[in-house]
Amino acid sequence: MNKKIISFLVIVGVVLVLVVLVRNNNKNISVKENKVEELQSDTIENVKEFAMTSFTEIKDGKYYPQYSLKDIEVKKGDRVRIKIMVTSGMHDFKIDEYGVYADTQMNKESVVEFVADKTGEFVYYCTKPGHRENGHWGTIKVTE
Ligand SMILES: [Cu+2]
Repeated sequence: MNKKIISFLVIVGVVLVLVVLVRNNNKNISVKENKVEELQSDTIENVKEFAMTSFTEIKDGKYYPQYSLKDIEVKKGDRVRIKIMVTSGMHDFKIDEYGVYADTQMNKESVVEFVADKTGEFVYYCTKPGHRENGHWGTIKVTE
């Protein structure tokens, strides 16, 4: 009788140990899964994409080179992607403070990409002679 009780208790004990082990294993797995999710969300950057044309408008015989988009606003840390298409004239695209430059071509999409890691208001402009002075520029505002 005693032997039967002891072997029953041993079996119950073994089962309990197994249940605890299985539970701990599941906990470990779920912790690992959480870590993977965190790592993935850290590496996904916020991409802000903009598209504009770059062209020369002629008004009363005067030339007004310009970008179709005059203002861009992003958050610090955003990855900024700007697509520029020249539809008339010869132009380029530059942001001094971010070291961004593209020699934009007629009817061909040029893409500049950078991480907005500085806050402030910066000017993007065309370096062709007289263009910036005649309006070929815009503002990118980077806020905290
Ligand atoms: Cu220009």
